Amino acid sequence: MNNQDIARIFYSIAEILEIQGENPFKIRAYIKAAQTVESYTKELSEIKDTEELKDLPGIGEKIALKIKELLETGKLEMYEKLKKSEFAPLVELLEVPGMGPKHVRLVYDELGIKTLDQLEKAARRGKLKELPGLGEKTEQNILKGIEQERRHKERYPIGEILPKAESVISQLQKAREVKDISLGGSLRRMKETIGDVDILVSSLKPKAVSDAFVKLTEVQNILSQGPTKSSIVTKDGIQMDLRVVKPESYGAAQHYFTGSKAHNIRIRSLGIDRGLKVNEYGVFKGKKSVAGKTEEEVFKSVGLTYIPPEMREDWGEIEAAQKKKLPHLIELKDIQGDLHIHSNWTDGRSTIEEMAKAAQKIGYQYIALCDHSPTIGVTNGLTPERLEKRKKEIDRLNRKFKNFKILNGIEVDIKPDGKTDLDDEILKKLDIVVGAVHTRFSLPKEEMTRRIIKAIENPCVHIIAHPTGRLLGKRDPYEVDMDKLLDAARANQKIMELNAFPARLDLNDLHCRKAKEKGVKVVISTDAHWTEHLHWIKYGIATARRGWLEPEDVVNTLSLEKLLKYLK
Ligand code: DGT
Ligand code: CA
Ligand code: CA
Repeated sequence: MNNQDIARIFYSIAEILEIQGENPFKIRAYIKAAQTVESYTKELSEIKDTEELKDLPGIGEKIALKIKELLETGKLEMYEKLKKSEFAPLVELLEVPGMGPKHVRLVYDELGIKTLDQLEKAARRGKLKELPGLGEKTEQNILKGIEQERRHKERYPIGEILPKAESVISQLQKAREVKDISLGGSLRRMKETIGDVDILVSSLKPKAVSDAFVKLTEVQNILSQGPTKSSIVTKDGIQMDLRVVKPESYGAAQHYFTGSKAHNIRIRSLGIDRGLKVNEYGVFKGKKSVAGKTEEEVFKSVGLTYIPPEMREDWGEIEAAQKKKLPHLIELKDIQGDLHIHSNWTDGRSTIEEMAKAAQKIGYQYIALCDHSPTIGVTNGLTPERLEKRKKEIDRLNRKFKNFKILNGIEVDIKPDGKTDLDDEILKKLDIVVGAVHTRFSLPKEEMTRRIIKAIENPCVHIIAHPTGRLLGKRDPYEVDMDKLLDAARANQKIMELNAFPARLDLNDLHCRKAKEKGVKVVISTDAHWTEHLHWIKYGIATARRGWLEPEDVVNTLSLEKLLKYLK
C-alpha cells in the first residue's frame, strides 16, 4: 500500500459520502487527507508512529487511524462497506462538469440513472430538464460536460501518472534480473498528458522480469504476458506496457519506444539515406549491427547529436541537431527561487516560515509570497490591512534568514473588466505582483484577451499567472488569443508564468516556444500551497524543456540581486 493507493481510497470515500449526502466537513476531511497523502514525498509506510502522521496537514486522529489500518491490513473496513452501498456506482457521474452530488442524486432517485451512457441518453431525450431545478440550460451543460469528460478520460495528466510509474520502476529495479530500466513513450518525453505508461528493461532473464511485473500489487488485470512484452492495467485503470530487451539493444529500444512516432519516422528515413536500417533492435548495415547499446550511438549513426527526450516530437529538433544548434535546455539546477508561493495567510497550508525553510533547503535564494487578493472567494483573501500585517511577519523572517529573501508579493485577481482587485496604491508597495484570472472563464475570446492585456499594461503588474486557466483533465482552457497576450507582454516587458502545478502547466510547451521566439521572458513557478508542492517545479521544468527554453529565457534562474534589478 503506497501513498497513491491511500489517496485513491480517500478520494473514493469522499465521493461516495458526497452522494450519500454526508456532512460536508467529513467529506472535506477525506479530500484534504487525500491531497496531503498524494503529494507527500516520503512514503507513509515508512512512518512507524501514528502520532507522526498527525503532524501532516489535514490529518487528524481519525484519519491517522484509517491510514494505520490501511498500512497494516491493506484494507479499510469502513471503505469495504461503503463500496457495497447502492450509491457507490454513481461516482462516475460526479466526474461530469456540472454534475454535483445533488444532481447525481436527483437523476438517480427520479430516473434511476447510474451510468454516463444513461445520463447522456436521458439528456438527449430531454428528460433531465423536466426534473425540479434542472431546466433546459443545465441539460445542455450536462451534455457538454459529458463530451468534455469523455475527451479528458482518454488521457491522464502527467502529475497523476508520473508518481505511479516511478513507484513501479523503483519496485522493479529491485529485481536482480533487471539490468537497466527506464521510462519510455510520452512519459519519458514528459508530455502534459499520458495515454499509457511504457517501461523498458534490459535483461538476460526476461521471463523473471515479466513475472515480477505482473505480480506487482498495483495490477488489476493482465492484458498480455510474454518474455519480451507484457501489458497490465492498474487499479487506477492505467495501462502499463513493459518491454524487455537484450543489453546490446537497450539504446535502440529506448530510442524507439520513447518516440514520438513522428520523430522515429524521421530518424528511420535518415538511416535509409545512409543505407542503414534503424529499428528497436539496433542500427544495421546489411546484417551487421553498427549501433544499439546506447541512444547516443543511435543518434550518431544517423549524423545527429543527442536529442533530449522532451524535444523528440519532430518539431524541428532533427534539423537543429544536424546543424549542431540544439538549445541548451533549462535544468532543475538552474532554478534559483520560486516566485509564486502561498501560505496559510490565505488558502495555503504551511506558514511563511515553513515555506521559506523548505525553499532554502532546496537551495533557493528567494521566494515570492503571493497569497490571494480579497475577492476571489478563497478563505481570507488579503485585505490591505492584512497585507500590512503580513509584511511585518515577512520583515521579521527576512531579518532572521541569511542569504535568502522572502519577497513581499500578491496574486491579485484580474477582474472581468481587466482591473485588478486591489488599487495601484497598494500594489505599488509590493516587491512583486502576479496577476491572474480566477472567475468568468466563459468570456468571449476577444473580451478575455482584452481583459488580460489590460492587466499586462498595468505598470504595477509584473507577471501573468497561469495564462489559460485550464485544469488538465477537468477544465478546458478559456478562450484567449495567446499571440496577442505575448505581443503585449513583449511590448510592456512583462513576464509570463509557466505554472508548474501539475494540473495547470500553462503556458504549455508550444506557448513557451512562441514566447521565446517573440522575446518574452518566462517564469516557472509552482503556485505551491504546501511545502511539499515546491517539488512540483520538475513538471514546470519538463514543460519548459518541451518548449525549448534555455536558462536565459527564464527569470527565476537569475540570482536574487539580478532578479531585483530586473523587476525594477
Ligand atoms: P501515449 O501513450 O498516447 O501518451 O503516447 P506514446 O508516445 O507513449 O505512444 P505509445 O505508448 O503508443 O508508444 C510508445 C512509443 O513507441 C511511441 O512514442 C513511439 C513508438 N511507436 C509505437 N508505435 C509505433 C509505430 O508504429 N512506428 C514507430 N516508428 N514508432 C512507434
Ligand atoms: Ca505511452
Ligand atoms: Ca504503450
